[in-house]
Amino acid sequence: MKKKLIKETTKHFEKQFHNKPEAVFLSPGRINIIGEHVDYNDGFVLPAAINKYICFAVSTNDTGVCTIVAKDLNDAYKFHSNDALVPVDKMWVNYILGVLHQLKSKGFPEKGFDIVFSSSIPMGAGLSSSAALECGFGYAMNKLFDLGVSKEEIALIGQKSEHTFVGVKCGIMDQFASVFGKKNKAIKLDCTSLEYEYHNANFKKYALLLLDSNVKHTHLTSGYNDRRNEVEQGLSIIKSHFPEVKSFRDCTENHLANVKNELGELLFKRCHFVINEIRRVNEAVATLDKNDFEKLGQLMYETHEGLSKEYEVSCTEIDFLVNAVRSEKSVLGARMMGGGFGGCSINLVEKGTENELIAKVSETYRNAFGIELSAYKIKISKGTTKV
Ligand code: GAF
Repeated sequence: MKKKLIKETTKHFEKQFHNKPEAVFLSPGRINIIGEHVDYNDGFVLPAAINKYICFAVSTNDTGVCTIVAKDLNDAYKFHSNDALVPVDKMWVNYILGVLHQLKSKGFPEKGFDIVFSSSIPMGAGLSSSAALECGFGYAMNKLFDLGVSKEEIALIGQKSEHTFVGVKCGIMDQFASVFGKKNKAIKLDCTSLEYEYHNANFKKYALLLLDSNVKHTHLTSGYNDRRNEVEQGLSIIKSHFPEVKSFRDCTENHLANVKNELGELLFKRCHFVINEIRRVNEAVATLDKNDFEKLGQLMYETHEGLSKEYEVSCTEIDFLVNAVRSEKSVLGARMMGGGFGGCSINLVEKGTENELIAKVSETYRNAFGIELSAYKIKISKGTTKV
């Protein structure tokens, strides 16, 4: 599948630009084992890159003209390298222009380039095709024009592009996972310091299975930014009473209980989720190290409860998918994954039982919502790379 993607992207490049690309890059999507909506709350997260990619075939040119061809969308965008860069009407273009805008402040020359990109990451499924696009493009430009930008900076540039050109105030998890992914390893990332460590993500008898609700997250931008505002308000109330609390990671149930009235029901729920999710990530890392997958599964179910009832970023269809597997002996845990309001559930499932489970859940899901489920048996893979 990876080979096919590379071959077809390269072939399309040759057809468009009548030449072989100078280089080809792959940038992966990501899963997140646990630690949802805590990357922008100074928490820890546990993501990993997966074997679904955006492939970029790229060349420089001497004309100063920059052409980007989105093969799957049958669309293209052209501009001159000395044009002022501002957000445009095409969303996919903004992810790229946002990155280029920042690379220009890091010495990007006024030169042209030709790009074709194509993806095997399902869009709107919560697998971070946007981070793969930002980071893959940034990584490719960095290599091609020898800019000397570090991998960490590529991830940060991707994040900033999303803030400034797309309008989603995302955290750093997705971009970091896409760039720093490693085969069979989960990344425990400290979202404050950006220190990270790899942990074994070989689940032995078990495997990760994604069930895609095929509900596209239409409220993602507004819902996501709303949640950020809510937790910011909550934290500033907590801090005003407890100077020792510098961020959510210093905050305990006791602190929260003391300011419950002032927070009100909504902010209390949001903050309660955040402090418990940060705790769960630390517990989950220990389960990976001890191969205690039953416990990991329980933590995943707990996270889902929090995301659904306290943080309120799930939706009826995803709640249905998580509930549908709860009584299955072959499933240790499941939860909504990513920003929410649609997308995928991530399931920890006994190896060999996946197809039976997919068939069963597909049928009940179709009966309940009239929607066809998609399922992905993913592998944990390496981050953005030159092919
Ligand atoms: C989206 C964001 F882009 C991430 O930064 C993260 O906050 C995630 O939602 C929720 O954990 O994918």
